[in-house]
Amino acid sequence: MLIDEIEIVLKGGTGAPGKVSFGKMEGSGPDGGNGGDGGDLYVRAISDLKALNQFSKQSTKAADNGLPGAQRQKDGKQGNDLTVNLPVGTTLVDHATGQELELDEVGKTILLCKGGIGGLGNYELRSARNTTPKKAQGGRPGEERQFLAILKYIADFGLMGLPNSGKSSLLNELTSATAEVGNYPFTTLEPNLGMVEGKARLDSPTSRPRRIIADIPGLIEGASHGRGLGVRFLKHIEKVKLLLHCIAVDSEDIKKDYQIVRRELKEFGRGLTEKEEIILLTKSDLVEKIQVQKQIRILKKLNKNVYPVSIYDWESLEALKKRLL
Ligand SMILES: Nc1nc2c(ncn2[C@@H]2O[C@H](COP(=O)(O)OP(=O)(O)OP(=O)(O)O)[C@@H](O)[C@H]2O)c(=O)[nH]1
Ligand SMILES: [Mg+2]
Repeated sequence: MLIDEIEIVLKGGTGAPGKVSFGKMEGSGPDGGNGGDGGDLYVRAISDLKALNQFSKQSTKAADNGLPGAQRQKDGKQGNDLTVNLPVGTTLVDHATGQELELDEVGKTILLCKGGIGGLGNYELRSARNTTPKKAQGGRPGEERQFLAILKYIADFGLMGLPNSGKSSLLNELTSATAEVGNYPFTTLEPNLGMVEGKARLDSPTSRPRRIIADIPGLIEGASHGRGLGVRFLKHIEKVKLLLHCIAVDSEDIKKDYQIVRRELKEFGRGLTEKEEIILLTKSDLVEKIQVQKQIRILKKLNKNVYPVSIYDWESLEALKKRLL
């Protein structure tokens, strides 16, 4: 299962206490070393979109604690830093401040929690007033922060629409994805991603245009009130540049099918209805050409660009690819 939203706690390591000790020889002074600092905690964006699953069993991650100071002025070792890998596209919302941090690029690394400072040992605490301190400082706790981690896929295009409208089939045809396809609603239970690749250009043969497409589970009337799989996967198309609204050509009331999905987008909010959208009139092989034209005419009245496509019609797929790239 893909975890795309989870509460997490991140901590820097605790600083260790300084040591209280005195040299073994008669009359020798304090020689307690300092405690080591706690390690810092970083987060880094990686391409594994399932990386939030690491929190399913344990929601807290902490860098290592420092080690205590020792005799003969030996300072304790610093705690190791910890880098927690999170999926690219994760937003961290800080509970205390509401601050939002975005891991929008693979490799992006942020220092989130400083480790605590280690305490001074009694050797460092010597002073003119007190040449033989019998106390050392304790270590400080590391920074602790609680976040809501929300994963939103980073994709250029988002396939969405009613269940069974052919979204995953299109993803598989346009990209090398292998999403499950089935002749029943709610085949897709988790979002899928695929990359559509264009031909290399003559002037730069090594660089091929690449775009990412996201395919999300189907929406039904009432999805925003939790019907079907609900609208919780819509966050994965919040960042796309273009919505690919799939409607099957054999729909009996194509305008209604369109409006059902639009209503759910509107209920969800977050700017989805303001995004640019094209309609993919899917499964165009299922009906006569004249019927396809009739459906297109109805949809065009909504002022939308309509592309008839079929996974069995190579030309229609190429035309769509061209539009996308
Ligand atoms: N004839 C024909 N059938 C298609 C075409 N595209 C998809 N199908 C069929 O339509 C059914 C649904 O396809 P999916 O790709 O699973 O549809 P989906 O929109 O991803 O469905 P959910 O994940 O359940 O929302 C499958 O039986 C596909 O084989 C097409 O272009 N022509
Ligand atoms: Mg699907």
